[in-house]
Amino acid sequence: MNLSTSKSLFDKAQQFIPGGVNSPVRAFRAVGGTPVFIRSANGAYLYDEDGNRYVDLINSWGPMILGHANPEVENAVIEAVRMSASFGCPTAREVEMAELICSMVPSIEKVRMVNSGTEATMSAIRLARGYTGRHKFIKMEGCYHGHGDSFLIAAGSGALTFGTPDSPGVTPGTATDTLVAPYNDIDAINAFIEKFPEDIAAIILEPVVGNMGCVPPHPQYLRDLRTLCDEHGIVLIFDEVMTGFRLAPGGAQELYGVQPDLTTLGKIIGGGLPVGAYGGKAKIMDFVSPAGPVYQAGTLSGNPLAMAAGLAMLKYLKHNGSVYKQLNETTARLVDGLRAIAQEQGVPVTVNAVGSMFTLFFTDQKVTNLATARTSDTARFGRYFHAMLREGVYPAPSQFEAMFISAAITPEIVDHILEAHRKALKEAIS
Ligand code: KE4
Repeated sequence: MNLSTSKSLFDKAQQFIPGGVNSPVRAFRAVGGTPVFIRSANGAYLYDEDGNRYVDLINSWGPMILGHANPEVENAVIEAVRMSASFGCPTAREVEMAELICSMVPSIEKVRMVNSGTEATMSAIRLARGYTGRHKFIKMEGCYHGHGDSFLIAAGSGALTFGTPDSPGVTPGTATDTLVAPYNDIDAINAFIEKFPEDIAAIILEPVVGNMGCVPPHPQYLRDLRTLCDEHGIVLIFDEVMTGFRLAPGGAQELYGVQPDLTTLGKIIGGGLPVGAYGGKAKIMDFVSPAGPVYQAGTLSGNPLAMAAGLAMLKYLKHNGSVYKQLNETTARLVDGLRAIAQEQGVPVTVNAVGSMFTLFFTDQKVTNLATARTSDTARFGRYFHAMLREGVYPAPSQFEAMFISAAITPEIVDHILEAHRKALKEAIS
């Protein structure tokens, strides 16, 4: 497989960009080797700078749920860009987007657009602190909420991959107010509430985790968190940057029937362009400037191009609900095949899946939290990853990430992925 152009680009990139990438997980540090530089993508496929084609199983880490170069999204952006890319003034598209989000996510009565998932979660925590007058918040080990200082404690995704779940540069002062509990452990939450009865502003979590690999909530977990937050005046925040509009039009909160006080969104909401958002109960959101005292701002928030792309994608998802059935059926068939082939070969794996997100863990343990996710054989995952790449399939370049199915993945492409998996497993265990 010729990767010469990617190699020379990576050499040059490292002269000008830290680690040669603009987001750490892209550097292949967790799996070794040279990152593949992508030139274009269409439908289910990525095309690299050397002309190699891959079935895309990350889909930009979630946003490309309809497949790459979706015509409706593309045309919406082309139309918008002809009217100039940005005004820094209020626009009709932002009103339409806000109304559409509120119609799709019932717990959201008001919503503020930002430019990334990180901005959304940072703002949501600040808002919860401003609304309650309390300082501390609880996050779960292995959950990733972006790179805001207060979240880089026991964080997931790249922070976990690189063993820097507690990043340098985050001060002890910041860390004091971040309480960390194991995912799926309601007793640990009770213990924190007993210890800090009046000083916990919020509990934030991924309602279905993607960032330690895919880990679903225990059946009662979300409901128990809702009850505890109601009892103790704590703001419950669902970080649905990954699960929003993916697991259902109304996200994980629709799937599990538990409504948070605030929701953070990203990825799919921008149709591939940089968009984040946070929203929830009007009585809380009205604390956000200029309606209220909690300051938050952004030059390109609600940007016309990003709104055009996001509106096109969300409207499609809202009016073509059958796409979720297709996504979930495709994922179920793939996941069943992954498990069956591993079993045939006697390779211990755990495959966790919810809707159209999943992770193949190289462990024989049930993966229900960070401790069990960490029993995975990451070296074996690295060998598997490169073997899949050679077979023309692009999985997540880290054991501790979720993978995402797009609507462009057909049954024939699932067959290709499973054939690649059959070969890659043999190489991974050799
Ligand atoms: P961004 O700031 O990267 O737009 O969003 C941060 C974020 C917040 N919350 C959740 C649940 C997320 O999954 C993310 C970002 N996800 C990672 C994928 N594990 C982004 C990939 C990357 O860091 O390059």
